[in-house]
Amino acid sequence: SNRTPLMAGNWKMNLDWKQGLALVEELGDQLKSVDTDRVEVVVLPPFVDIRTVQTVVEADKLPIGYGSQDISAHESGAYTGEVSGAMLKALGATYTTVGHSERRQYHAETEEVTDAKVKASFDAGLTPILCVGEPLEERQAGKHVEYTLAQLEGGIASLSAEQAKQIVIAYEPVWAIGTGEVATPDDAQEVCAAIRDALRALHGDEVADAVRVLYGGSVKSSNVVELMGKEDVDGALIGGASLKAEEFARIAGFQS
Ligand code: G2H
Repeated sequence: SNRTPLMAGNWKMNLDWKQGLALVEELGDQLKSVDTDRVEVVVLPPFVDIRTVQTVVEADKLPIGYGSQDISAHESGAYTGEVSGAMLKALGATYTTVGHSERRQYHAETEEVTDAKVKASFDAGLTPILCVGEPLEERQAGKHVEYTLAQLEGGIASLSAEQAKQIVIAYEPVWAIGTGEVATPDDAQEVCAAIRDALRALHGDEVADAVRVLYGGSVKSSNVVELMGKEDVDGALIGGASLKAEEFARIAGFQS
């Protein structure tokens, strides 16, 4: 396909600003051996690290984009503890994660909330990385595609074609997250293709062929090449393995 692969490192609740600074500097070094015109590399640090990441990326002109792990559904005002899309945009962020399974699970994030956050991302000029994926019971019942598409549809049905074209979808089967249990490349392909079909049905060919569909769940340099060999897998959302610069750069350089 002519979609530029996207490798996004989700730091989760790891690394304070000094550790984050060190990681981004080292990642910049490691990426010198990666053709960053052919792959987009993004980090998703905790909110409090983003200002630091901005500073080093701009000062050293690093080929690294950045964004957040979450965004407020609200624009501004009396929402204690929340961070708005406009605030992230002002820091040069280009992406925001929406609906990660850990937010759905531990922070009671409902479908309604993720839909509103997708909308808030676009309103602020940020690209949402919408995470979807089934828990183990649904997979065992053979309902993984149905379940995942139901999560997807609310979020994308209300988008304009222009917005839908920009969104990034991350398929993360919950049973594969942080468990070392990686979906097989065929498992990933099956659901990523179903996601693209759903995009096609809702928004047409142009949108379906443009949207990057990522796989996430225990991605490492040792399994990324096979996953990226699948037609509808356009990149990865990487947790644990993105906390080590050398390993993350190796994942980003999957072509070689
Ligand atoms: C899935 C993934 C990144 P990990 O959550 O979002 O994490 O690679 O640690 O499974």
